[in-house]
Amino acid sequence: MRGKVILEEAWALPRLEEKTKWWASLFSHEPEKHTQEIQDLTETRLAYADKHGVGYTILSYTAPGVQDIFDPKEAQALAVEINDYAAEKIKAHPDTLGSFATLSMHNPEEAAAELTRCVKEYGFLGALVNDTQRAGADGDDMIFYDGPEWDVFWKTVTDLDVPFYLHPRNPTGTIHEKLWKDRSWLIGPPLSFAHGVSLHLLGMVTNGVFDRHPKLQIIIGHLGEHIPFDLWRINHWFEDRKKLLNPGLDCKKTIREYFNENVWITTSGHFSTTTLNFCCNEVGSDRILFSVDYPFENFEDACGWFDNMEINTADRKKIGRENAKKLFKLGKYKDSETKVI
Ligand code: GRE
Repeated sequence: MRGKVILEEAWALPRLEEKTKWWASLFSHEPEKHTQEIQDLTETRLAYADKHGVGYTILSYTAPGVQDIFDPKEAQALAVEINDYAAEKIKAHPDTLGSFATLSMHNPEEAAAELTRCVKEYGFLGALVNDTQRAGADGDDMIFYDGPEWDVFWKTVTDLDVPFYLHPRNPTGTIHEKLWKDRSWLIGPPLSFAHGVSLHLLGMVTNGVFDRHPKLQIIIGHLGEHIPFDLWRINHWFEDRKKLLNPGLDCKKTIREYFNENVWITTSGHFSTTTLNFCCNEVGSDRILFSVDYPFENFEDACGWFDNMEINTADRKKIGRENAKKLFKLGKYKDSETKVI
């Protein structure tokens, strides 16, 4: 299928190569290749995209990125540098490249202002944030965005009418020490990434963020960070138990309604037909978006799977590009109208 849209596609600043190499050493068996690929925003990745039928890529800054920087001033300066750099790089490629804003999440007003700048000045298509923001003098605090102090930020996101991608980062500080240090092979895609993001997203549900901001659109990757598998059980416990307690959980809608109205999932790094079919049943093909997760994954695996798996054409088209066109209000881009057979 040509004209596919992908949206969990990482890059890293060349000046931070040491940090990139450290991260690559945790996750890549080809660290040199990975480093070269992640530092390139245009050439290598656009060649892969063309070869594998991807028409439009929405770039985002890699994990842990700015969410790892616990000094608020340093984090803000880095976010601005990243956004300026991405804007400059994608300028010459409007029909193939877009970008998410990178945000320091120490301060809701500051994050809202930087998102507004990126959307209005640069035409960025939303924000991608790597889970909780590290904070505090030693970086051991974690800022979640599910409390009322973040309403000002979520109001800006919905006023701008752009989606927010909640991407994972690695566990740090006390959490790392107590949960993961002695089980370190489970850090990342095998378990910790999904743990972090599912806690954060379900925290937003139960703390009423979507009730206060019913138009808010959140994207999560990796076919939903384990949540779709548990929707029945979460729903059962919210509706049949927790809402009946005194005081009870008081979020207004059911978990399935939030998944229908506020949440999108992507196929980033999860190329299983069985799981995709399950997600089509459980959350519906209108809420699923194709993605690769390059360069942690490769185009060949992702696109080879997606283009050839057994699925009806309407769903392949929706998941491959039409849902993304709607969500991001994309105009024409490379191969955006190519026939899907
Ligand atoms: C990611 O950022 O998406 C990622 C990593 C490391 C391993 C896998 C992965 O940062 O998907």
